[in-house]
Amino acid sequence: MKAKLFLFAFLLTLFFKRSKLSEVLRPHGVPLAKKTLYDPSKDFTCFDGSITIPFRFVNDDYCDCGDGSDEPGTSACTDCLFHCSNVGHVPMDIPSSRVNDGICDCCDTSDEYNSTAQCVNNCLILGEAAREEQRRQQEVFERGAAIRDEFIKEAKNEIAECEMKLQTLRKEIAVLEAIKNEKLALKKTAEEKERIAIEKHKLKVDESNKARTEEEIAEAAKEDQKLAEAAFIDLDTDGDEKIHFTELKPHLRFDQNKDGEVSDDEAKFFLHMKEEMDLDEFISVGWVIMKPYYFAGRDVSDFSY
Ligand SMILES: [Ca+2]
Ligand SMILES: [Ca+2]
Ligand SMILES: [Ca+2]
Ligand SMILES: [Ca+2]
Repeated sequence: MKAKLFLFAFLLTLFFKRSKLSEVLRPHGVPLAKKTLYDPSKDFTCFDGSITIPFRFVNDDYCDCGDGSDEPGTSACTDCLFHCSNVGHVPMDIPSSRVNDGICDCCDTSDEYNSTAQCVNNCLILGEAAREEQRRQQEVFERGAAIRDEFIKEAKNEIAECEMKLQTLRKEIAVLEAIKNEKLALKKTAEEKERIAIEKHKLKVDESNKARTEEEIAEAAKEDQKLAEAAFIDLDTDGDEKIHFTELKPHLRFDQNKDGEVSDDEAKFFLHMKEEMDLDEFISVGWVIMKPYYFAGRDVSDFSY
C-alpha cells in the first residue's frame, strides 16, 4: 500500500515538473494568448491606450489602467478577469475580485498565491476525472455512432432493396401498359369493325324498307286502279265505256248537299264538270274526287272487283 502511494506521489511530482517546464513564463493571471502583450523589457501601455507605465507597475496591486489591463493577476481593478492556467486540467477565467479572497477557485491554487487559504493543487486529479468522463462520453458517442452507422447501413440496404423492387414493378407496369394498349387497339379495331357492320346493316335495312315501301306504294296504286276500274264498270250502266253524268244521278251517295237528289252539277263535279269521262281520265282524275263519296257508308273490303 505504502509503495503504491509513493509511486503515485512520484508520478504526480514528475507531472508537475514537466508541466512547469511546458508552462510559458508570463505575468500572473495572463492567459497564454495575451502573453505577448506583456513584455517585461518595455514600458507597459494600457490596452485602451490611455497611459504608459513602467513595467514594474504591472501586478503591483494598484490599478493604474482604466481598463484594468495592468493588474491581470491581482484584485486591484474591478470588473476584470483572472486567468488560471490549471495545468493538467481546463484553464479558467474568474473575476479578479476572487484573487486572494481566501477561497480556492483555481485548481492550480494560482488565485490564492498571497492568502492564508490552504489550497491544494488538484488539477491532475480533476483533469484525470474530467478526461475519464470525456473518454466515457467519447465511448458512448462512438457506440452511438456505430449504432447509427449500422442503422444507416440497414436503411441504405432497405432503400436499395426497395429501389430494386420499384424497378421490377416499373418494368412490370411497362409490360402491362403495353398489353393494355395492345388490347385497347384491338378493342378499338373491333369496335370500328362493329360500327361499320352496323352501319352497313342499317343501310341495308333502310334500303330494304325503302324498297318495300315503294313496292307497297306501287301495290296500293295498283289496288286503287283496280277499284277505279271496278267502280267505272259499276257506274257505266249502258256499257259504252264512258261514264255519263246521267249515269251518276241515280246514286244518292253523290248528293253532296243532301237535298235528296243528285243534281246535274253534283254529278258533273265528279267528271271535272264535263258531261262524260272515259276510263283513263276517270282513273287519273275522276276517281280521286269520287272515291270518298263512292265508298261512303260502305266497307272497301266488301267491295269486289
Ligand atoms: Ca498597477
Ligand atoms: Ca480565490
Ligand atoms: Ca255509259
Ligand atoms: Ca243534290
